[in-house]
Amino acid sequence: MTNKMRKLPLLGVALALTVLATAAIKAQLAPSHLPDPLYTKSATFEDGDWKWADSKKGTVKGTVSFSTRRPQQPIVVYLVKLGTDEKAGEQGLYDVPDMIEVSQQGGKFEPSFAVLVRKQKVKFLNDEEKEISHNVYFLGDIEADLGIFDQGESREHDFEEAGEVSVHCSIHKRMDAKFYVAPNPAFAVLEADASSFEIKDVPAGKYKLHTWQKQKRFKDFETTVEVTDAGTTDVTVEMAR
Ligand SMILES: [Cu+2]
Repeated sequence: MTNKMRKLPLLGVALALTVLATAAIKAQLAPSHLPDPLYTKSATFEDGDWKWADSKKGTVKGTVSFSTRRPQQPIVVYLVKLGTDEKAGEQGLYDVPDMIEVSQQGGKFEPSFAVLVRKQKVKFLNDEEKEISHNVYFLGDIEADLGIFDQGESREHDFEEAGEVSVHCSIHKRMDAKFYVAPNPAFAVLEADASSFEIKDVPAGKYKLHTWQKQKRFKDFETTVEVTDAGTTDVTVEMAR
């Protein structure tokens, strides 16, 4: 057998692999109506019947350390009220913050990032100056399509579940926004350069403290904290990879 002949089967295998790889790339690039979901971790919480307004309250104060340089992106620290079984319990009844309005002028969601509280409403305005239609749909476990609406129209949505929401427009692929829906009002947003936080007016009790990162670089941190009447609980949040 000549050298050339021995190489032939190898050439065939290489060719077959190339064809397979090309097919795989094509499948990935195939135009799909929706982008791939970026996140799926939303959660429903029981409200129960106790009221935040009637509770004895304390403060949770913390510092955040990073094992390496953090992205210049916000981090949310939020608390989940625990029940007697140490699992997420009833989150209580609180005053839901006012509805926020999101502009779509110029083919951009503005604000393009917001932290909401469960049950808070968002109004999407098609406030274009020209006759441009927009759509709004969400990806993640919080999934909804608010339809296509014309200049001057708007759509509202109640966020009943907690978690990350990726907001998109089916007409303009570059339009996107990101929301985080906190389970209750006990949360803090750390801007890109912040490394400490304070959460005031937290009803006394046991909580699980969690983090959420707009741009995930670290493992999310969690720890149990106890909030006491008029007390301050200090926490150290360690963000490591
Ligand atoms: Cu649009």
